Amino acid sequence: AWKRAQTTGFRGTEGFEKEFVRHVETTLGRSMFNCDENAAYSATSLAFRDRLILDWNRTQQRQTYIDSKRVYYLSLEFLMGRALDNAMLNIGLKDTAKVGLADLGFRIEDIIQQEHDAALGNGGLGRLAACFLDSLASLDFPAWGYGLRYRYGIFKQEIIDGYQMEVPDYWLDFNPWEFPRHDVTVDIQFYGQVRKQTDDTGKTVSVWEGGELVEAVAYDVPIPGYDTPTTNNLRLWSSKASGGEFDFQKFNNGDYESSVADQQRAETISAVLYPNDNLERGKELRLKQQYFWVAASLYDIVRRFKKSKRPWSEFPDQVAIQLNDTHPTLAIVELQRILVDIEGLAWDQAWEIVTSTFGYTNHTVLPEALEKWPVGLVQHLLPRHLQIIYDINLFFLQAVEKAFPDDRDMLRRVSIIEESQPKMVRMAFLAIVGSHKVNGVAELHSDLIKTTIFKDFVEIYGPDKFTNVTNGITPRRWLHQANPRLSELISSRLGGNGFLKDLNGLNKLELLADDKEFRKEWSEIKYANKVRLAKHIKDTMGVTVNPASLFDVQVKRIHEYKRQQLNIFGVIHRYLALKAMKPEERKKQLPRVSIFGGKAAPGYWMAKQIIHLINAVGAVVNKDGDIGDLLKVVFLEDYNVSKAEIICPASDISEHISTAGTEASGTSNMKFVLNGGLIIGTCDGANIEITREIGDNNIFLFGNLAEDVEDLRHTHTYGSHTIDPDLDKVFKEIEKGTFGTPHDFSAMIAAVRDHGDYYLVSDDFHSYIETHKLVDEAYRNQDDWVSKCIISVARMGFFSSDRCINEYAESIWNIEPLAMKDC
Ligand code: 26W
Repeated sequence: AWKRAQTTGFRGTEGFEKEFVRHVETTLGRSMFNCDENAAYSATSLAFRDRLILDWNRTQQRQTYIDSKRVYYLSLEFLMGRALDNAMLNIGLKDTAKVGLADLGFRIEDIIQQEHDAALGNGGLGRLAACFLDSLASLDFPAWGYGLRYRYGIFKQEIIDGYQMEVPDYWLDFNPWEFPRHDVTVDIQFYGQVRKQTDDTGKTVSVWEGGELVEAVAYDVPIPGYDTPTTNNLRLWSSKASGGEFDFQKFNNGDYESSVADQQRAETISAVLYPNDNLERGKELRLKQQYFWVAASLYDIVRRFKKSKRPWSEFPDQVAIQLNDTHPTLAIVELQRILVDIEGLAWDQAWEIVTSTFGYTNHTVLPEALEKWPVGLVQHLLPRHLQIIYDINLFFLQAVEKAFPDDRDMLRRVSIIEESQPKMVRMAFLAIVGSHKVNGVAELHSDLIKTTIFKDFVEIYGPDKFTNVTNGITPRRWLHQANPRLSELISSRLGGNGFLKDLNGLNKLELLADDKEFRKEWSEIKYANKVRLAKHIKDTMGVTVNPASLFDVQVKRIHEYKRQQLNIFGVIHRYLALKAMKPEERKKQLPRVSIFGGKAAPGYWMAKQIIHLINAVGAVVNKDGDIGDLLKVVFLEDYNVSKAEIICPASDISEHISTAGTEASGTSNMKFVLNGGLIIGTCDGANIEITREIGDNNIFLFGNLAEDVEDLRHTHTYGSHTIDPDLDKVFKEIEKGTFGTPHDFSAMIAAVRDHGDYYLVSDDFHSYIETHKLVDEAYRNQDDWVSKCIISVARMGFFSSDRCINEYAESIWNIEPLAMKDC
């Protein structure tokens, strides 16, 4: 086996300490007597970064030398979380650092916690990209991520008087994990005009000229694989004014103000991550971000290809580009533009190359999340691209017309240009037409897109263009790093850490499901993780919770389709039931803590109301003397990746309760089960496949099925709509003012009662409440409960992002691993 210590290791604890001291004294310019925890974090990170970059160099040199096919993962979001712990574990030198830091007077846990999360993403889509990078490197695939280096990541959430407040997340003060590449820059053009011109051969060519230039500067973040020297690259682009600090022309003409304004305008492009999740808002700056990032990335990819001196026809043999949702769809147009306008290829040859290169992943069916851009805006910002989009559409529609000669309506339906007022470019359709494969992210979701939003395209292209790759999570971060004690227990029984790279190895745990001693150790770890979370709750929210209670967790972005409102209505129902009991009966009840967390998009008013109701209920319930420990309600502030690492290992039951057919996959469901928690959920997204893998007696499913949703909605609107009587009692209690001014919550209630209950809260309420009763019952039998947890973990191998990446590699990218061990 490859021994990292011989090449890029530290030469033992002493070696690490030497590097640490060197960085404190020289890089940071401090003395060891004046080294606080923050400086210790910086020095430790720099010491590890040095090791990473050596492996990074070797990996990149080897990939260049072999000229292997590489995948480029284009994502506007990478929700990386903290890097130090991950780097130490993946390199395999955490113990060295731990001992070294202890020698120097630090606890490694305190040092790890100094790090600011890299929060360049909203939720599921961004975290998936981060898990994929980990798997790509761990499996030795040649792969680069491309994204934007936002100066501000997702906002920090503060809860003030029960309301969400947003605070900017300025995270770049000191980021030891990036390498600025001031020599890797690309000028990106915006606006201007297109001129037709005849070249020497008499061919008409389009020239895009004028407008303005913004410079893209590359920042590289090394991505270490687990137990392999392969270190891939995440390249993030930062914007600045083209041609240096100022426009010197303007400056010398005495127009100082406007030269500074130009600079600031350029820097605005990469300034801030848009905080919307599953909601499209059509802002010009967002389109600018998309083109800026896509154009810089493609320039880079094409530059590398040209160095290899291969014929253009071999481009798809060296390059696979994956589009993480439609946000990078302009890459399709940009590559066509480069090939036709700049490299002089014929349209058809270029288009063949383009479509062989791209794959598109869809992550949502929610209509309000599907990207559309006004034609006029695209025309203004990217005049040549709009022409190319029209040509792509023309040739596409001609082909459709030929295949379906009598179907005029088909042309209208599938056109990349929506003939609305104003006209819109439908990005998902453009992505489909420009890719060779389109995939959904869980079986149900992939079936749904084929039968609903992309139905016509299945007819046009045939079913083979559409496929499923069920999402996964990296077990390195979500088991080994987040839950070190459970990981250790498992490895002690399985005879090693092999399961971290072959998660199906967990299935041998099933033999231990009834082993008393094993169950005991398992429960102790769960309890310790709950104690850790209880302390976090106390420290941050000031609420005392009893770790012996059942911990019921729902953490994810706040959205009506995810139905945190169903959960909190259920909590109120439980509260009312407890209040109605006689004291003797009450004593027999199982104590529960309902834990919520998640951010609402700043402009999503209803989501903010939901947060307010949760906090309002907590304020009443938590101080109710009749209730005591029987029920606590907590809203955890500022849910993010590093908090998820504390929360997932501490849950007994977690909630994945979206209206059936709305959650494309979900990935936190996988994280919770892998950490020995059970889940309550609807038949939606990956819940269905989790059930298939772990068995339906190990999961609490409830609610209506996706296939019935449409009819139910129809009945709400056109038939009779009676509210579930238990839910109605909950509403009446809210309206009595039990949780504060009733008016604050009237819109939430009206959404269910008066506005068609689009998310089927009332239809699913009874089944939800009944299923929670089953949860309570099951939890009382701790031996059985723990066995269920062990069996579930044993059967979770399928949900490793390694499996997922291998599927992409084989069926979409056609790439092979390139192990460093061979060299
Ligand atoms: C343009 C606004 C916008 C922003 C983000 C639209 C759509 C998105 C994402 C596509 C939304 C998203 O994060 N989708 C989630 O993707 C996860 C990874 O595949 C899935 O697990 C979640 O179910 C899905 O909601």
